[in-house]
Amino acid sequence: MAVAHETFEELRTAGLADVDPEIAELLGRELERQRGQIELIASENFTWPSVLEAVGSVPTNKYAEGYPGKRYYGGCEVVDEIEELARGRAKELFGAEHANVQPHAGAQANMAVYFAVLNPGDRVLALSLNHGGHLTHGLKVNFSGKLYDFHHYGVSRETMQVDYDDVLATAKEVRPALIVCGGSAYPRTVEADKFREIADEVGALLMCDMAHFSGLVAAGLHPSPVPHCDFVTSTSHKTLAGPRAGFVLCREEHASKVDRANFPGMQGGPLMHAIAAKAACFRIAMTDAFRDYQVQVRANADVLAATLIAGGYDVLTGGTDTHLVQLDLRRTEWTGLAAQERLEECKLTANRNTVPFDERPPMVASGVRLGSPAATMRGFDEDDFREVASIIVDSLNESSGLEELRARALVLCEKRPLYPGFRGYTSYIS
Ligand code: DSN
Repeated sequence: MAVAHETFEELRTAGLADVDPEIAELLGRELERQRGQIELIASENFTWPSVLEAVGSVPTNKYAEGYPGKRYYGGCEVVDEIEELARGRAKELFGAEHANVQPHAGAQANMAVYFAVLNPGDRVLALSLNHGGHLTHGLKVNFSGKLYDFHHYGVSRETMQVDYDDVLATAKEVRPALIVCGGSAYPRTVEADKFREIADEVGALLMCDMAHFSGLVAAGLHPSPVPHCDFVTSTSHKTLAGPRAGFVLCREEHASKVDRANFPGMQGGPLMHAIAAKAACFRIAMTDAFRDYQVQVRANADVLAATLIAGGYDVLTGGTDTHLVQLDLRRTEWTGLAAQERLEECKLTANRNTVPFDERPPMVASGVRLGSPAATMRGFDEDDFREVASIIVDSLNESSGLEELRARALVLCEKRPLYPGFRGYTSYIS
């Protein structure tokens, strides 16, 4: 393959587009893909330009195994300050006693907590994946389900919401060492205070996985699980709108166990550029502007749910308390897979998802999970989301042609440009 810069000296100053035009071209295409469709995947977001800068920054070059002040490498004085800022801001933002900002992602954050306080074979009680949980909450093929004895609670058939009496009854039977609340497809408030009462009654520790709604928690729009839980885990790239990464908050009494579980227990060198980006994300999340963004995320999710219902479609639980809306297609001819593909043809990106008590397998599913954070980040307001929901309804009713539906989606994309002014990945940088 021909490369424009072939000498060592040239490589030392060449930009990506010159060194690897194929990858530069793909990055450019991915930028245009993101710009040219309406992102409705509930777990995705478009992070801030400032966070993108930090993610592409020089601490990616640094080894820093250990923690600030206790590293196994020299030259850590600057990254120590970066990690201290990230830890301090995470604690301040969420009112936590201790923060570990090293987990590479949400799965590693959950793993750090499990490794800190569980022994292989210990019993854990969590929300079933089919009812909105997560694969790291005990799926048999995941490390969590392989290492620990997970049992699951579900949602009630009547309300499709967690029934706390049922959780208590299950907890009394199972006697878990740890209860996990939160999940990846649960549209309603996670009532950590009620889980605390249950955990206390059966002598269990309590962890909340708030990955999906941590941005709402930071903005005070979802009750904080932090005062009620021994451990709270999260990603930083969903509603929180930061870099793709994870973190753990915990009570001081568990701090050293969590830290040791993460390193040296599980991870090696922390991704210091990602930690710098997490620090920036936490700082942004303390601002009034961030709160305004989250208020819009919530308003848009409500409009999305209400317009889908008005259009004749079922929304699980009849609405949402969060950023997440579960379209329940069981009364229709659509499978989740077919609906996902149909929406994609109309320039709306979402993911199929099982609904509780689904009779279809996860690869087909009977639901489509939708979310408002990403489109809200590019400026969509309630009117825009009304139009998004109307495109969804028209596309599922097959009442309009694909060309027309796609054109309506593209009008919204043009009205609300993503990363305006960002010139992409095709120019030489030195
Ligand atoms: N994959 C994420 C989601 O889509 O919710 C959870 O890790």
